[in-house]
Amino acid sequence: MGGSSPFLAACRRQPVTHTPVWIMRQAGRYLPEYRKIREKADFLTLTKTPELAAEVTMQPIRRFGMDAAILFSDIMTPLEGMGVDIEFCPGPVIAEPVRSAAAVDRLRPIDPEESVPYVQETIRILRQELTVPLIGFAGAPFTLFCYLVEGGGSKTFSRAKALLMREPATATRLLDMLGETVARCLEAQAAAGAQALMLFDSWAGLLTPEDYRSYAMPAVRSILARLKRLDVPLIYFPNQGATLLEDVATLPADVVGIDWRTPLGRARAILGSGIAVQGNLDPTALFAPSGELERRVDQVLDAAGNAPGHIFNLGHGIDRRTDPDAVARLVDRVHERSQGS
Ligand code: 1CP
Repeated sequence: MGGSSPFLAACRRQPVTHTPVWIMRQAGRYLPEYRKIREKADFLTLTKTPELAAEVTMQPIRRFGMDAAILFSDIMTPLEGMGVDIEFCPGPVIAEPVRSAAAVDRLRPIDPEESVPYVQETIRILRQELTVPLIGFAGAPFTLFCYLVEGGGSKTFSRAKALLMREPATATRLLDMLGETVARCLEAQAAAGAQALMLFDSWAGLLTPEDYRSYAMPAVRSILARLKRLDVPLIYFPNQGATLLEDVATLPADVVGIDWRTPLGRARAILGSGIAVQGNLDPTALFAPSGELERRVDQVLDAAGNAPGHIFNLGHGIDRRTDPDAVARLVDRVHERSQGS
């Protein structure tokens, strides 16, 4: 199947029969069939039960016919095995945030076969069932660092950023340990059958370009360089990364995810012809009347242009209040509009 998949072809900047589309957080609470399963099992149980995680991964593919599936899991999944006590309510909550050298000393990189065997098992089940490629993923080290140091979600992650400024050596040690964990997890996912690997750097955009270059980027570069030899496309998503794209262009990524704040034409001009782009419809467009939604879908396709190497996606995760019918209109519009172009 690999050779005939528009998603994998677009990742490799090869010509496609139509622009492939998938949606960040495509499995989740906006889908009634997901909510039904969630009535019986909490989020962690879902991620740790391969049959359920596989079922939830396939729900949006069955309903909408996206061109790629993304493993149902979370960027926090590897942290428990590192020695972190974590709960979801519904966002991640960390009982004892990591804010000192001593706290970093208590952590260790994980062995994925030992700590997260259910992830690899979910991937093996999915590869039996899916007819579209499966994307494996992990959080980028700086984004995981943000949650670990802050203790949960935040608008500014000031405590996490302050640790970079207060104890740069401790921060770097933690980022390196997270990098090792992430690399091992993604290697295990690829070995189990994941056909593309994505790194979510959701909070990269909170950093000055200089701090990005000093702290977040080196850890991403070494992960991507290490995974390069696996020969699966590597996708990097630096959320709100408009001011970082010149630096991101130097990373060994095959695809860069772009949030909705940067027009795809501009992103391509900065990234150059050697990197494919993924994105970038504002998720709010799914709340617009259908004519306006279609106009905005077309605008994203036009901005991406005719050169190969565009994967349609939202500019960030789908809102859980989204009407599933709007998602169906989006997927159909991308497929219709891009056919033969
Ligand atoms: O109650 C529930 O059902 C839990 C809600 C939920 C879901 C459905 C969480 C908790 N995580 C997920 C799944 C998830 N998370 C996926 C599955 C695959 C898919 O896309 O369909 C993926 C890829 C993620 C990745 C993720 N988790 C990111 C990176 C992407 C992004 O949105 O920037 C982040 C930052 C998280 C943390 C997280 N996990 C869950 C929540 C609510 C959050 C956000 C916390 C915050 O406010 O910062």
